[in-house]
Amino acid sequence: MIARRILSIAALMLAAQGAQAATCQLAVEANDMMQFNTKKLEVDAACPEVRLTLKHVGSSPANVMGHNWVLVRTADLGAVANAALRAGREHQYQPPADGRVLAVTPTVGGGESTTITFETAALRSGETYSFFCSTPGHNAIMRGTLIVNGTPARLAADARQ
Ligand SMILES: [Cu+2]
Repeated sequence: MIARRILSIAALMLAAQGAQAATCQLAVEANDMMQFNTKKLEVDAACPEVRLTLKHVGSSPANVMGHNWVLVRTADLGAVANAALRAGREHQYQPPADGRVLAVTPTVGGGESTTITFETAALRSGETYSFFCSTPGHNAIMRGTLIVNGTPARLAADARQ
């Protein structure tokens, strides 16, 4: 009886971990047609950090059709995109040390992928963020929204205390 109860608790814990792993990981694909495969991403605010993988499923090299993934507040998108242009190719079109950039991946070419981890502490639940590719000319098409849902991890932790 006790053994069965322990087993069911263990099963519940595994299920909880599985659910968290699913919502704290994002996968985005980019292609040779200058497109992301999604316009909308959702993050559970209970995730202390998010693991994002950007995969370039095309075949063009990075200097021809390189893509990255940049997360900003929607209001900052235009200004950060311009700063990325000024940063130039030597900085992979990423403005160095720009506090408006909430997360950014390296630039990848066809067949490559990259994975980053970013903290959600700077993100507010209910707010809509924007992601885009900062390679020149790409963000007109390669952009979308990221929404944070639920109770932020730090608030949930406070509530438990
Ligand atoms: Cu791009």
